[in-house]
Amino acid sequence: LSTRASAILSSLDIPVGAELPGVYDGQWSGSGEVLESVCPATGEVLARVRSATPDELHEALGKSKEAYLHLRTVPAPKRGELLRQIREALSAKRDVLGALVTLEMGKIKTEGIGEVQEFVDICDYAVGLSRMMNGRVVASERPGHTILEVPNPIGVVGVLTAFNFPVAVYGWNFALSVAAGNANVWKPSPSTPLCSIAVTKIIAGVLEKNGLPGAVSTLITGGKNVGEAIVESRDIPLVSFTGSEAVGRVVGKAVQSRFGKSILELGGNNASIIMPDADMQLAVPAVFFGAIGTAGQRCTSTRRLYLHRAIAPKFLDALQKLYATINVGDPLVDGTLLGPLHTRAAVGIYSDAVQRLRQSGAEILTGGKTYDHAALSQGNFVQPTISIPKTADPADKIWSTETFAPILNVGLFDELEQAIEWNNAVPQGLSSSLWTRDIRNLGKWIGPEGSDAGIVNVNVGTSGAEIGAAFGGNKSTGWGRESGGDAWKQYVRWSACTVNFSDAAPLAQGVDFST
Ligand code: UN1
Repeated sequence: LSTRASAILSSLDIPVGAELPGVYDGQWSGSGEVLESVCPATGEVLARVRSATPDELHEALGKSKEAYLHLRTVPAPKRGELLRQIREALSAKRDVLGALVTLEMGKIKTEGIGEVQEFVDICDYAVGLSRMMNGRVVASERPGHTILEVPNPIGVVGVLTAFNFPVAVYGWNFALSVAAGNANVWKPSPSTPLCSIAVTKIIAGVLEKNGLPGAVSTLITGGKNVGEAIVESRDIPLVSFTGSEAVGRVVGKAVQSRFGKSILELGGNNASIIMPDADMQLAVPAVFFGAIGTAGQRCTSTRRLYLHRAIAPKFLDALQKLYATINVGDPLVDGTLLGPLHTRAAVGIYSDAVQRLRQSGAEILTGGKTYDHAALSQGNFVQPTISIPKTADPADKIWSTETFAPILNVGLFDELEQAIEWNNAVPQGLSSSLWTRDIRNLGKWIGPEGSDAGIVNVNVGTSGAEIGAAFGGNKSTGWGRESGGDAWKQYVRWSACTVNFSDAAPLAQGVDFST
């Protein structure tokens, strides 16, 4: 293993060279299929991880249920104190954990660290929440009666995460879920097992110190079989899934068919709309980050850019100038802005998408190829691409399909109404962004005739949401919210409790049932 990879793994107490156990439920195990962790920048195999056998899987699910039965009796503010300690432990390792994200996932260092920071932030949020997960007292129509709305822990929560945020997405779910009193079963993407092992080790250390069961944060690495077991388990009342629309459709149906609840964070096909009065100094770099950040592999990446015809040439010129400055290369090196795609397969998907654009008569303004000079040839590097498709018709597959790569399609409009119509015409509805200084445009954009996405920004790009906002989308992006806002309310079971303090037992609605 390269010295720098060894150094990162060692700082996170991950043994170098050995086959690693990929299951944790209080004990580490794993004697199933081997998962390979491959560095997307160099092609180096970082580690081999042993995923769960069916028996280990079964055992871990059982342990997580026991852990829930224990955690639900721990008062919420005490669970908050646990999260505070986890926050401290993560924060102490933030930079090296961020480096591991970079090494294994491929995003640049500042974004890797930022992702760990997101986990730290949501822990802070959940610490506060642990003293504020309030129910309500509702007026009863009957004398001497009171109605209470009571939140209680829901059970074991299954968290299925994607490769692109191998740390933060578990954090969003875990922090709220633990504050709510639940145990969690995490199935990470099979291609980012090391990040999940490193995070689990940190959490496990804190749980142990507090005398709590490790299975509060169960980890089960593996493939489809693990995902299916979680999705089908009646002991898992809530499944939070991040991934593709195709898999999300299957997960949503399967969980629903057993009357479980799900949170689905699926595709994003996010647009930025630039009005003629937009501040270009702000808008151009924001689109640049939105389209190229994380090499276009965020669910929130900007994939569609709608430019008002009056400013289109000027905007494109400035944007292309920025594209020309992009510093591509080793994502662990300071100053690199563009790292590799996560897998070889993703390079193929990028190339196919570019080819489709070309065949359909799109004008490729910049990019459109892989990087093949020697220094980058071992990694999955592709050129960030700006294209002007022949048609701006959103029904065209080019506009309605999400390609997880740095490809930005540009369309020109004359009226805001038209741009909003295009923004809303795709199946997905995760994030959207309008650039304007005119308050009338803003009103339209965030109102009933505006963007139908879950995230509707103004003078802020499509990606890079803070944890305080509820995160999630509409339409084929799925349903449910993670992180801030009212998201926590999904991680509890709600009871309406009517309590009679009086010496009579009247019926509601004045019903008389006396004999
Ligand atoms: C994702 O891509 O699944 O808003 C999550 C953002 C990040 C999270 C993206 N906070 O871009």
